[in-house]
Amino acid sequence: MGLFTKDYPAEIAARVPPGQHLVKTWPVLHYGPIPRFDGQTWDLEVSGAVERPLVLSYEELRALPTVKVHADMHCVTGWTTLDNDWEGVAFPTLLERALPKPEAKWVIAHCAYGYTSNLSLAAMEDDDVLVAWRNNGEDLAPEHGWPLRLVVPKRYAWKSAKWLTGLELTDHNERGFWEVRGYHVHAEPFAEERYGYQERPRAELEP
Ligand SMILES: Nc1nc2c(c(=O)[nH]1)N[C@H]1C(S)=C(S)[C@@H](COP(=O)(O)O)O[C@H]1N2
Ligand SMILES: [Mo]
Repeated sequence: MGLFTKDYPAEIAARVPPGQHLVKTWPVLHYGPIPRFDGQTWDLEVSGAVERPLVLSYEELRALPTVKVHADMHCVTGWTTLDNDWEGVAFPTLLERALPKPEAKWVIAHCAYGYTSNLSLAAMEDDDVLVAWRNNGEDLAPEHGWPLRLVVPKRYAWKSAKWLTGLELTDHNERGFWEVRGYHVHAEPFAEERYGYQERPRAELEP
């Protein structure tokens, strides 16, 4: 059960975005079934507007340099969890290998069963964005996205796509599963960017 934001100590309250409340357990939230992981066939593709498209087997992905990211998580339905320790591969590490073309401005995350979400490449290039397989010292449970999920801490959590299979760079804003259903493309919790009708042009994305 959440408390009212005004009851949190100041240093905690500062980390709870407007309209959000803290939960102590980690909720499970997604649309559709939980896919079964097959390490023989699973791979991660980095495709689209890149010089060197990548297809990484699970083994190849796990052989890349890893990072740890400490971050909070905010679901647009209202819950926030603090102090998640994620482990995986930093998005810039993938970008470095795929080499984005100059026209690349957006990224679409592709997942099992066709779930997608998109963000500007600028948002994805933040140093806390990673593809993760561990949380708080344990491998992700199937329901939390095993074998791989995207984690974008500074955006609402529908952008942190579970059961990730691909990252596609594009030169245009192609809305994902929730973005076409009325949710915000940039989705910054501290600006409370929940819905598409709140969208304003971003200077860095003007042609
Ligand atoms: N593939 C996929 N990823 C998804 C979703 C989904 O429906 N499908 N739901 C998103 C939403 S709305 C949230 S809040 C987070 C929840 O992650 P969790 O279940 O690990 O807490 O996953 C996100 N990633
Ligand atoms: Mo969510």
